[in-house]
Amino acid sequence: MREEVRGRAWDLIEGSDARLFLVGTPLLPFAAELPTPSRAILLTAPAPPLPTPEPGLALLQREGYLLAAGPAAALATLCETWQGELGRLARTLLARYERPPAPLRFADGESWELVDAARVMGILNVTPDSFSDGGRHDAPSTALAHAENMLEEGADIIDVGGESTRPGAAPVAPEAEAARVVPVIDALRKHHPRCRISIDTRRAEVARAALDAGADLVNDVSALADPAMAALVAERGVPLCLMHMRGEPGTMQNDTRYRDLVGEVLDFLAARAEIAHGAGISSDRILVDPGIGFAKSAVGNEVLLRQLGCFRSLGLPLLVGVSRKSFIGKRTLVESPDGRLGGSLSAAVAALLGGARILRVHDVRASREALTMADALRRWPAPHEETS
Ligand code: HH2
Repeated sequence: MREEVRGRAWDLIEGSDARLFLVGTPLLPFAAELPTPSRAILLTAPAPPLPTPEPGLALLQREGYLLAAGPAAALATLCETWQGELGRLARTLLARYERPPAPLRFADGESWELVDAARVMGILNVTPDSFSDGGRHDAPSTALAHAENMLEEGADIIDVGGESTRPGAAPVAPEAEAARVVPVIDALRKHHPRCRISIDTRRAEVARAALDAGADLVNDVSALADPAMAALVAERGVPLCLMHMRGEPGTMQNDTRYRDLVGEVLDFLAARAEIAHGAGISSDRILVDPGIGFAKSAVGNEVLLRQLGCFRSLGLPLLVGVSRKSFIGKRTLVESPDGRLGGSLSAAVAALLGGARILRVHDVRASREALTMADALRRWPAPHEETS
């Protein structure tokens, strides 16, 4: 359940005598007043009796709310003192934030641990009209060459799409979409039997043809709008990415107003993950994606990235695509998508630090380097690593 407090979405637990909110990252305006917090819990009155604060735990009374913030371990100790349902729920939610998501499992049994190193998904649009690379790789031979280049540059998976979903894009007939992607997937599978391939489609018919040609993952930007998609994915045992969007690409930018953006996106993804589970798709085969640029304003995209930590409560790995998107152009005043590399890298690193584990990118080499560096800086060094 979600509730908005001071314009922000928080995870909400209804307790018997109090309500509890938990956030993944400290949010302004509270953050400035807190001692290096990693988590925050917000309780509505009447709160349970509060013990003497743990070291490093800050307790603040604000506008009828009580905020406890501090390192996860100190919050866990605080939750231990709460009796009954409230304590149980608080501990469950806190544990979900702390636990890394399960590895992502492919149909052939390979698993991707998504804890230490972020994975890079290279974009291969086989379309005449994609917003950044439309028309550049629409012949199978040039598409294959571009995919090979991205693999050399460090892509972990190639995402092949045959329909542009940019704002205002016209829909493509499923047969035409399949005719664009299948020869490319076929060639890629033949030349690179071990490379991971994802099919970016909203249609089960296209996904089926792509899986038959050798695709390993379904990236569905409509998150199961096609009623046949969930059964297909379950039957093939492949991972599925569920992305948030509203309406159709052609008209989605007419509908960018939300009462509680983060909460609504979170509820949508939780509901679609439930449908996927109901169809027999296990949690280790589901990725979630807040859908940057899909029915969101430029500021809405920034809000989602700033609050990405909230999505950890889903307990599923996060995929995020910011590469060259128009909100970056708006902020950096760079008109041409090709010129948005600096902004794209910065947004990708911010997404990684917010919890994203797979980044969908056009510029593989630069993204690989930026994410490797960010991954190294967010970890404590392993005991064998030099520190002097
Ligand atoms: N963005 C685009 C397409 N597919 N899939 C996921 N999971 N997440 C995204 O953010 C995402 C996506 C749009 O970008 P692009 O493919 O570069 O452009 P176009 O839709 O014009 O082909």
